[in-house]
Amino acid sequence: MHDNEKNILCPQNVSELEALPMDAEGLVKDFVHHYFHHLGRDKYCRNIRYHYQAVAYTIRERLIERWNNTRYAYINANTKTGYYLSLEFLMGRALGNAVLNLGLDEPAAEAMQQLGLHLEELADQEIDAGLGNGGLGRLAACFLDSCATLQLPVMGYGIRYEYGMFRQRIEDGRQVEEPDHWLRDGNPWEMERPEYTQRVRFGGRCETRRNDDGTVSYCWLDTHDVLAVPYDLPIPGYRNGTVNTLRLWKAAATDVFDLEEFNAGSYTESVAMKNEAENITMVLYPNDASENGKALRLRQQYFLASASLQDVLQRWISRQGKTFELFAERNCFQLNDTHPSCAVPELMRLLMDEQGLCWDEAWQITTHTMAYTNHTLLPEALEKWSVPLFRQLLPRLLEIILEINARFLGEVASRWPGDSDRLRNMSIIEEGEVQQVRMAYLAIVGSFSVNGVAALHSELLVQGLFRDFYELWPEKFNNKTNGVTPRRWLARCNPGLTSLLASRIGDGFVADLSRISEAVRYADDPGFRKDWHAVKRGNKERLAALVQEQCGVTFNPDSLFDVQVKRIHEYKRQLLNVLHVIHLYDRIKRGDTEPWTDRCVLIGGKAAPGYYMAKLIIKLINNVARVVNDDPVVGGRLKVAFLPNYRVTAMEVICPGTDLSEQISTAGKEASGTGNMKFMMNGAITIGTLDGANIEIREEVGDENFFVFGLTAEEVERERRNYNPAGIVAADPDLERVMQLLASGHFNMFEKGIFDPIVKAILSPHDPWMVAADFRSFVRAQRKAAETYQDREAWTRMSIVNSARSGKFSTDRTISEYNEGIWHLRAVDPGAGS
Ligand code: T68
Repeated sequence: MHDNEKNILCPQNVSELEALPMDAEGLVKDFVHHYFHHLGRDKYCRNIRYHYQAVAYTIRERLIERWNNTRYAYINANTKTGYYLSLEFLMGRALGNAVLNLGLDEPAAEAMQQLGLHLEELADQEIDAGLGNGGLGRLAACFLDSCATLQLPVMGYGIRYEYGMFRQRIEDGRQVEEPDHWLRDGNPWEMERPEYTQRVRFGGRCETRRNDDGTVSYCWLDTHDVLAVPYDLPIPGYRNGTVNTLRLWKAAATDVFDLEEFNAGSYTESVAMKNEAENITMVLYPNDASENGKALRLRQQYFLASASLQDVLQRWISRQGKTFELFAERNCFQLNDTHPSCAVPELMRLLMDEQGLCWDEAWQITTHTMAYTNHTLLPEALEKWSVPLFRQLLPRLLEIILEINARFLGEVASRWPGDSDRLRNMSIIEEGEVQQVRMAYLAIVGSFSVNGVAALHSELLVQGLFRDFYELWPEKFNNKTNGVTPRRWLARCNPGLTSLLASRIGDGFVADLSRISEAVRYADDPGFRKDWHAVKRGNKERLAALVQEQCGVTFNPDSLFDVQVKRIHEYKRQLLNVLHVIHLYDRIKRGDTEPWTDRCVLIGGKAAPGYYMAKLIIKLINNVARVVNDDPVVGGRLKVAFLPNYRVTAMEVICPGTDLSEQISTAGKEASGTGNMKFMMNGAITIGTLDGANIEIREEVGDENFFVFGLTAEEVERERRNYNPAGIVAADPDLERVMQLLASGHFNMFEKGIFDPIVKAILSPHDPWMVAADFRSFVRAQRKAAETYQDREAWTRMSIVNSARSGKFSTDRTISEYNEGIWHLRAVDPGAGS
């Protein structure tokens, strides 16, 4: 093959390739090819799994074309690139999303029909990619969708966990965790890229060497190395020809045996050592809000940071050579919380030890490329790693961190001479019995931008947790209110509402959600309201079917669907929700049912496996559900269900079918929330505290379209000082009866005393979540919601307004702000110039 003009393997000839057809006929042809020739199945194979795989490969090759074109366009544009570093990407399913974003929904449905199949039934075969815990991981997934849709050159870097978020089963009302071996049947969406394998080092020791020319060089010796093998996932933009990349690293053992061990005859032990290396990417840690300090978790974090940075540097050097003057101008790393913050010292190490830059050059580059996003104010979630652990696992990194700290404290000392309290408070190293590395401080010192995820959250950060740093560097701090992608969270999950909206305002809102505001003027149109109600009704039937199948509880779609789905955590106050349910039950039992609105309460979410109280709350919800649902006196007035194994795919059915969205965290504790936005976009009305992004949602829809209740963040802190829950209970007969029912064992007749810890927690003057404080105001807001629901026209109007005012909460807006305020990337259209 010498004739370059005809050689299709030559880069300049790739556009000569004939593009794959995008019509039903072409899809059928390729499906048939994959089914018979690639997968080797035939007409006797009746397993639908292979039908799914065949359609997945058919779509995948259409993605690959655009994927390559996007890469060429980025290389040609030679422009700045962004990297989103995250230990979690909660992607959910890929097929339906790819079909939607490629604009193939109609031809693909038609093609499957011609084959006697149903696209949605095949799509249901796909296992969620559950590589995340909750909001933070799902935000990363929504961000990738928006970056691709806005045609921004952004690459995601994460970990390819063999086991994602555990599957939750409910046994006797309690959570049971099961491993999620999501890759068992293979993953048609990933592409292994062994040619870009990196080597990551652990352990060993450091040595400083004085060179002949008087300079010193640092050596990291006797390390235990692990290979990082990349697997790429395509991230399609919405109908724009762009396909970006999410690169996930898998750990693999090096083939180099320890020769001494080998010669000593421990060949088998040596092979077994492979496990230790490969364990690094075995499992996602299921804690969403507390750190457990496990060495394996720190290994994961460094593994991601090191492999990703080496990958970026390797690409840089192959294209620009070993010169780094322009590196900071052309690269930007967004750290999704402190989890990947080893990237700060690791970039320093790579630039100094491997590329020969001096400290000041390396520090200049690092502090102009790193940006850090904080997702929590809860002190128990702030990452700290013990210095001894760091020294053992990453000795060279610890040296660099200590040097960063020494120089930083010098800066603090010259700004505030003699202020030793401030030095202690701001030090990256926390003193104590065991010294700890404060990862948030490391991230702040090493970054040029630090952002919170909703207005209140960002404000509380600079007033509280990061106050000293804000005084030093006010210009670093900023807010980027979260969003969700309207592709998955409206167009894909709610086709009924999407076509109704499109029939009046056109379908431009899917790519530009600000345009959904044009629907406001239909809020008073009786015909539109009727259609809107009918769509909601259909979605409620779909949700009721899921609840019936998963929980065995019958939900009547004419009732108010009241839903709280999110991780189970005390600060999110599922308990407050349960207290309200018990209160409604108590009203029915006492005959206090005038006026009444029939209500179906759905609660779902996973508890961290080691979080005792959260697991007990799940048990309580299930026990209350059983008593309520089995009581013939209650009948259809109240139904309660706990949905097992809440995940992305469940939310796609839940949010379109919800009337009332529960966002009831203790004010000041939920950084933003994003479920609140998915519900709003789909026409649910929020009952919520003035917390996180709820505040901004209320600002958008107006007080009359939002059921607000509870103490404000400021009031919470003020009232905390003389909080007296026993007094509150004694003064509120409704709450007193609820507590009485709980304490008397009414919901645990045969399990004596199991809920005592819950009763005790609510009655404790030190209850950090102040459940009793907000009970009365919550009940009042719930009553108002129930009354409003009686007026179908009024409710539907509110529903329309909520959806129509959700434009701000698209991640397209969020990402535009990241780009304008932090990244400064230029959009690149792969179609242009080809
Ligand atoms: C969430 N955080 C916030 N953390 O709680 C939520 N944590 O308010 C916010 O909307 C969302 O982030 C997006 O900004 C999380 O989801 C985790 O999942 C997590 C995982 C590991 C360790 C700590």
